[in-house]
Amino acid sequence: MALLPILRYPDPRLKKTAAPIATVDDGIRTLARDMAETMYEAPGIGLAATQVDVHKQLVVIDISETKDQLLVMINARILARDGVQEGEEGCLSVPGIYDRVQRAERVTVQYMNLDGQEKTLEAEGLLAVCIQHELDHLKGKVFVDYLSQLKQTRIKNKLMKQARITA
Ligand code: K1U
Ligand code: ZN
Repeated sequence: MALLPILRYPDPRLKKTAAPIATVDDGIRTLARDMAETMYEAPGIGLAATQVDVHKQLVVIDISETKDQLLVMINARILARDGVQEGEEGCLSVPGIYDRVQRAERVTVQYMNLDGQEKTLEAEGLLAVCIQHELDHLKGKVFVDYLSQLKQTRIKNKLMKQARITA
């Protein structure tokens, strides 16, 4: 098992689009395990492969308090969205920044699991938010992109200053 380094906003690699995964092999299973370990250690409730500089359509999610409800989604796509919810979001690539984002209240998502089986999941509330947040990462989008230009500039400046201090 390995902890993977997480890219930090505004790293341009966070803007890359992830490619579909053709075959679920041992390399993908190892990546999923390492991403889950990285997410639990952070700690976070989700992690997209983009955030660990792997540009493949793989996300891991666990919103449970017991941290034993791991969801691994490969080549996921949202088939349906319904309703609106607004809540505070954070991101392991944007440490220390939280802001409100509007998302669909419910989503239906189709994906492949680690056994290569096609699955369909209907999610609502926090799980629906987390799925939308992680699938945005695979399209090169970070939650900060939904905020005003002024907020985006302030966040960029703050994180770039922090990166200079810790370098
Ligand atoms: O994608 C990521 O960077 C993970 C992110 C997911 C997320 C959080 C909130 C709303 C939508 C998506 C995080 O996990 S940030 C950390 C966090 O929210 C958290 C950490 C510990 C316990 C509970 C939540
Ligand atoms: Zn994120």
